[in-house]
Amino acid sequence: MPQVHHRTCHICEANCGVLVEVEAGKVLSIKGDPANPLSRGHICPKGTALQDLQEDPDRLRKPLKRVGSQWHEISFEQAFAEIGEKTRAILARDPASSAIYVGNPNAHSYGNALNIGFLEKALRTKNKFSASTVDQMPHQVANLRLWGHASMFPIPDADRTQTLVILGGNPMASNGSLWTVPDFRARMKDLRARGGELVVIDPRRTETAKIADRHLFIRPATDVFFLVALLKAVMARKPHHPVQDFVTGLAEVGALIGRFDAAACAAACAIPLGEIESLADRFASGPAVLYGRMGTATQTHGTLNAWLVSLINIASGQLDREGGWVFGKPAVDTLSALPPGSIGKHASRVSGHRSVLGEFPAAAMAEEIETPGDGQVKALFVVAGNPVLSTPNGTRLAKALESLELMVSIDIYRNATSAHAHYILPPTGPLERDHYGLFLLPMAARTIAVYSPPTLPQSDGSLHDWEILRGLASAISGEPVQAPTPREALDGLLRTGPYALTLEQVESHPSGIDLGPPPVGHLPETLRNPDKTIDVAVDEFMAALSAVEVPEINPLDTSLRLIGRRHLRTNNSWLANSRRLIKGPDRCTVMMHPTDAEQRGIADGAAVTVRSSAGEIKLSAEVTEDMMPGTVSIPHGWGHGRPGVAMANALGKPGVSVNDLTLNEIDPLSGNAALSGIAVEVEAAA
Ligand SMILES: Nc1nc2c(c(=O)[nH]1)N[C@H]1C(S)=C(S)[C@@H](COP(=O)(O)OP(=O)(O)OC[C@H]3O[C@@H](n4cnc5c(=O)[nH]c(N)nc54)[C@H](O)[C@@H]3O)O[C@H]1N2
Ligand SMILES: Nc1nc2c(c(=O)[nH]1)N[C@H]1C(S)=C(S)[C@@H](COP(=O)(O)OP(=O)(O)OC[C@H]3O[C@@H](n4cnc5c(=O)[nH]c(N)nc54)[C@H](O)[C@@H]3O)O[C@H]1N2
Ligand code: SF4
Ligand SMILES: [Mo]
Repeated sequence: MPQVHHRTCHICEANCGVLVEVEAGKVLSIKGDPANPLSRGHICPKGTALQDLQEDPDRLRKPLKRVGSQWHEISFEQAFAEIGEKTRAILARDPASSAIYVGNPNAHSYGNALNIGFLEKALRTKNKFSASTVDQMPHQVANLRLWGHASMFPIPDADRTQTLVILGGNPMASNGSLWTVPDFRARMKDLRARGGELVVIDPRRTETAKIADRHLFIRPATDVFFLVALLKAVMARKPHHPVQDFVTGLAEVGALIGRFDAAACAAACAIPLGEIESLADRFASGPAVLYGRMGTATQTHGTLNAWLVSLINIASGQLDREGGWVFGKPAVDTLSALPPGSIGKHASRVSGHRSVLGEFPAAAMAEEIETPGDGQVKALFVVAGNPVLSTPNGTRLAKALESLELMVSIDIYRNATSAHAHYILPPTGPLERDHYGLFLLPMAARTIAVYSPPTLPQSDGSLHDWEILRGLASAISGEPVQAPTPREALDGLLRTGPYALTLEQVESHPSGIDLGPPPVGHLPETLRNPDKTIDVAVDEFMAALSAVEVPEINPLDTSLRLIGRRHLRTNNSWLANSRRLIKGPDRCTVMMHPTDAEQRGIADGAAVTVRSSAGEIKLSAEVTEDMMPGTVSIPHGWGHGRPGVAMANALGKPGVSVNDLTLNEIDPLSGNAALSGIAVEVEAAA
């Protein structure tokens, strides 16, 4: 008899409830769970691909050891013993010579999140890198300075707003980010049914722009000028709700932005001033909220953008108000469980980058491996990451990895990064472990508590990520790790959380407990700033903004600016081996506007070379009016055809890596990579 198991899909941030039908250990079907109060039955193609991941013959089941170019299966015991011994020998020579890179799936696994610290501690390393600095670090720096905690993420109260403005995010493809908002399409339908408006500002007419009431093109990496102009317009109006007394410093910010000419800012970002004024009217007149994401973060002004987005919401009276800029009240008080975050504790060895939340920029990882001297990285541990495809200048990083004395990947695939490792340690498959959305439920459009037990039994001899992390930590340190299991820890966190739940109670509601919309009107007590006020005139941000000059736009400039994109059927680099998802047309194309294509003699579908100062790639052109003229878009996460990759389906459609074009430039305030808006040239391939 088939049995139906409830589960949360943890591939992306949406955390949809799914129903997995299983018979005799085999998955028969995966469907959306209509009873889940947050996702209400929504599922995307990636959710059903969980089955492919489970069954994929290329997914690693046993540890691999590389000798030259030969791979051998070994036991976990042997792997831990050898890695422990090698690491100790390397650290005995130079205690500062190890590094760790923590990839995105760690944010989707509470077991990893609660146990990665053991490995970091055993390595005693300051060289910490993660996917955060090719993603959301600017938001976290802004959070720390405004609210007192790097993980205190504001979200748009989309279910109750009348105007939602999305800047540099494409939830119709990504399903939301730093905002757990499954079934975005239905939520937007509801918004419009109540007479509300969705506005999208993006250099591409995206899938989200296509369901919006208004779409405005913005010139890549000029968001700071749009935001300054909008803030000026907002501050010139009387907000519908007054700004609360616990906010200070708005007048100083107003004085600082006084020097910017709104018309010049509008010209720089290519958004008509009239549109900016009309947005400001909507913000002054009723519930409205501005949300900025990925496209605004991956710029040299990423942190200023994140700060300005919050400032606009604050100055228009939308902070902590229904339909405005709000904070969730999750069942686990993650803010108490995590350190608030600090900046500048250490400096990186080669470029002197300051640490942000204890990390150095991922963009600086290659130089730390390449540059000789004390503290040169010799041993690298990659935990659920694929930095060769996901961090800037991947070709340079891949070359640097070859020089390591020891590289260990904890990963489910032998891919573009782990193929360089000496050891690959694979964890259990995605249906064989339990799940709780520790970091994502706090950002949910509607608060829920939901726990998924493992759907399928763990296969013999396999280990969970958290067990591998502990195994490595104790092999390196020589001491056993003594700590509660993730499940025990979760129970404790729920009990001490704001609703004093137990794991047993949560488990007895397999579709989740509905805890309602994000609460409003309690912000001062939630703030982590010691005086419970918000000083928006953050010195460091004020200084950085005062140094920003509005560029003159040369109308004769025909150079092209590169931006990224995501597709509903991919997830960064790692779902490319799913037979369900890889089907269909080539998605790794360079999109460009007909005018730009014509100027270069490029026809739709033609093979082209795209070149930056870092390198070049060859792929097909997709000529489309959806692109802003002067801008080209290439998705990331492709380029599987590198040596050593063992993913048969992905190799059938490998694509090329946009990160062979991106540069090691960063946002100095956060260390985040500046991936958006870099100059490229496109020409018909020879
Ligand atoms: N140019 C450009 N570059 C980008 C982006 C962009 O928009 N443009 N986006 C950036 C963003 S937002 C991110 S988050 C990063 C992602 O950067 P990374 O996290 O480095 O890359 P992923 O492709 O997510 O790789 C995840 C890896 O984890 C493995 N994996 C998957 N599930 C598990 C698991 O449960 N356990 C273990 N141990 N391994 C697992 C996969 O096989 C894969 O190797 O990429 C960034 N890079
Ligand atoms: N299907 C799918 N879903 C995913 C992922 C995936 O790979 N595939 N990845 C997951 C991860 S790790 C993350 S972080 C989230 C990200 O989720 P989102 O933040 O929604 O990311 P994107 O879809 O990349 O949308 C970024 C948008 O910014 C635009 N953009 C680029 N440059 C600029 C600019 O300079 N200014 C402005 N204003 N816009 C710009 C791009 O055109 C794009 O539409 O998605 C998550 N969900
Ligand atoms: S939207 Fe995200 S969480 Fe929901 S089914 Fe798709 S991949 Fe899974
Ligand atoms: Mo991400």
